[in-house]
Parts: sequence; structure tokens; C-alpha cells
Amino acid sequence: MSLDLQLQSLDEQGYVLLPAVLEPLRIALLRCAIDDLQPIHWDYQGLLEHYKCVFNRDPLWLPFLDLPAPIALAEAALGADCHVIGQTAWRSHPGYPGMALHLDHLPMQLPDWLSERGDFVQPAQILTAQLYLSDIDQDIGPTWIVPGSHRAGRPPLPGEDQWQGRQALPVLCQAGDALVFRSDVWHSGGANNSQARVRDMLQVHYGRRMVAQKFSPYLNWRFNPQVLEAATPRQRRLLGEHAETEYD
Ligand SMILES: O=C(O)CCC(=O)C(=O)O
Repeated sequence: MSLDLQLQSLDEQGYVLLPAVLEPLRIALLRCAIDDLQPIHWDYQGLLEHYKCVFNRDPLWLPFLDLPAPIALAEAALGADCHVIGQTAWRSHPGYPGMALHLDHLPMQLPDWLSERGDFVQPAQILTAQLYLSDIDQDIGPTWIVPGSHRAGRPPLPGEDQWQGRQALPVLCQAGDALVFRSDVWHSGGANNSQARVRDMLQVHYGRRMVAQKFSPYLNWRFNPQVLEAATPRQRRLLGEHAETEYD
């Protein structure tokens, strides 16, 4: 799909699926890397393992900040000076119950009269690229997404699973595919009902330059010198090395 069509899909549907952004060797590398992760600060383990800012733990995570197709889309949608606001590794185990439909960030709530027209779209401020490291079928727990729901300009109400007649859809795909979605589209992660399969995923969260990076533990944040040493100029920009602006 051309970049123009990807941008059109983000604008109209709120998401786009990019096939085969990772090859099997890199998928295997990332799954082994998740095996070794230990929780820091707000990370947690259990039926769902969730590890934030993994780029800072080892240089091996760096190349996944700027994979060719997702970074081309992020820069086209958010500006050539966009940056990474987080990178999160997930592992859900059989028995994980999933989560309700939600949005991640709504830049501005729309008044009802404008939301109901369905033809007004705010410029995207944050995109998440969700790199699947497991094949995603109904059992393992697909991501569910309500096409076009970013145009609602509000979060879903409890139990609301459609917007303007369009129902939540499961994103069924292969390990190595990436789902890129806006922070204001309604989405959820499904329950892992498989017998014995873990569902592994790596998210990269991109924001416009003026969207603050979410590098917890914030006041105690320190960049890992080995990571900075290994980063390319583009990766350093994504980590926050920007040209000076009025506010710098
Ligand atoms: O697990 C998923 O596919 C969805 C994750 C999610 O809902 C989120 O990051 O906000």
C-alpha cells in the first residue's frame, strides 16, 4: 500500500495494517529479549507482562524505533521532527482476560453537534505502531478496533462497541505485521483464550515534537550511555535530540 493510501486509512479509519515489517529472525530475537525483561518502576508481570521504555535497557531494541514502513508513516503523519514517547513490550498469557474498548489519548473532546456529523478529523497527535510477535487469531486475543471512531472525538461509553453503525473488528494478522493506530481511535486487546500460547507484542509510541515523552521514572530518568552510543542520528532524534525551538 502506498504511503498516501496509508495516510488516507489513518484519516478515514483511524488505523492501518502494515504487513511483514519484521522477518522471522528479528521476531525470534525480540521474543527472546522479552523472556529476559525484568520489571522496573511501573512495569508489571502476571497474566499480562508489561515493560515500558524498553529501548533504554539494551541497544538491541533501537532498530525497532525506526523500522522503514512505520517510521515513514509516523513522519508523514506527525511531522519530520516527530519523536518516540515510549516503547512498550507486552506478553499476555493464557487466561489473560483482555480489556474494554478505550482510547489512549484524546487531544480535544468534540462538542456533540460536531462529533455527530462524522466528517471532522483532528490532526493526529500520537500514533502507536503495534508490532505483533505472535500470529494473531481469535483464540490468542486480537486487537479490536472500531473503524472511524477517532471521529467521535470522545471516549466510548461503558459497553459501547460501535460508532455510527460500525462495529468493533478483530485485527487478525501474522507475526511480523504492524498495526499503526491513532491515540483517539477506540480499541482494545482481547482475552488470551488459547491453551498454551503467549501473545507477544512490541509497541512504539510516536508523538509530534511538542507531545511530551513519557520516560518514566521521570525525575529519576537517565539515558543508558550504551544505548546513546549505539543510536543513529535519526534514532537520537527519536529519543529527543532535537533542533532548538522557541521553548528549548
Ligand atoms: O493488546 C492490544 O492489542 C491493545 C493494547 C492497547 O489497548 C493499548 O495499548 O492501549
